[in-house]
Amino acid sequence: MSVLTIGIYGALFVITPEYVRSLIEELMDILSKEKNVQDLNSNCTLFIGDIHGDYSSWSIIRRIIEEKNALTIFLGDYVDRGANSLEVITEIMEMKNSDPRKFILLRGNHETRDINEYYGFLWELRRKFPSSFATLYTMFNELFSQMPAVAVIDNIRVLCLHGGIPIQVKSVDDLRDLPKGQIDVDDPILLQILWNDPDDSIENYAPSPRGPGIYIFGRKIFENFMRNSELQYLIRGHTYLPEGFRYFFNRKLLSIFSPLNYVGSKVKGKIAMFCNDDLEVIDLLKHK
Ligand SMILES: [Mn+2]
Repeated sequence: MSVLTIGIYGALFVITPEYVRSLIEELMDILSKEKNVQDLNSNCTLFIGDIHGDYSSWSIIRRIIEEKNALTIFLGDYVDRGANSLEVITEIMEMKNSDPRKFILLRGNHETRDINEYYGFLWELRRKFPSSFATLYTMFNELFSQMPAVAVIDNIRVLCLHGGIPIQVKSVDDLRDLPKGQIDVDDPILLQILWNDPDDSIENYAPSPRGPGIYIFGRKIFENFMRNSELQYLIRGHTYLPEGFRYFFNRKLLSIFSPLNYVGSKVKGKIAMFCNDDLEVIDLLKHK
């Protein structure tokens, strides 16, 4: 059983379970050696928000990545929601394997078994690989659990993660010993990095409507954490934004959202680039 897909150059290519398995094994070897907090240095960096299995968005993002030829940080949520999680994650794995230091794959809250069991990825694998989905699904989730949660670009003092600041944590140094692994209630810090959201209307923090153990964080939490960490900007994904981006906290936090189609809605998907001290939001619809 295999899946026939139209590639970005209009060519047909085939994804077989054996090929996916080989990509996962190669990437597992790379990710298992990466620390949970990635320290990086780069004058130009691309930031990619949630893609959520939307191939129409990914084909544009991929072309921009190839054009810019810069360090690229994915902020997580590659899978679920859209119809092409398998194709998207397969091509991102190919990219990462081809040049592991140029592409950083951070973990999103959908890169967890508790979530991707219910929001499309498991169902998609079952449909596309009816005889081998179970093994691949397990392998994918072991791979996801080895994705780092945080990246810091030291020279420009930019922090990257999927969700937000965990409320009990004072600085990024306190995250350096945080283990990777499965998310559970015993691991509230990793859970919050993947799930929390910023909120301009509060100072401290409040329970999140997303569920128990998850918080929205306000200006004071953000500013204290950033000051203690000697960091300037936070770039993150996670929040559904129809315009594809939004600034919080005096433009020190940039939230980006990168699909063009999201559960039946059209999104003005954006990615971002930080180059020579300039933070630019890139409109995917202008690169169609
Ligand atoms: Mn998310």
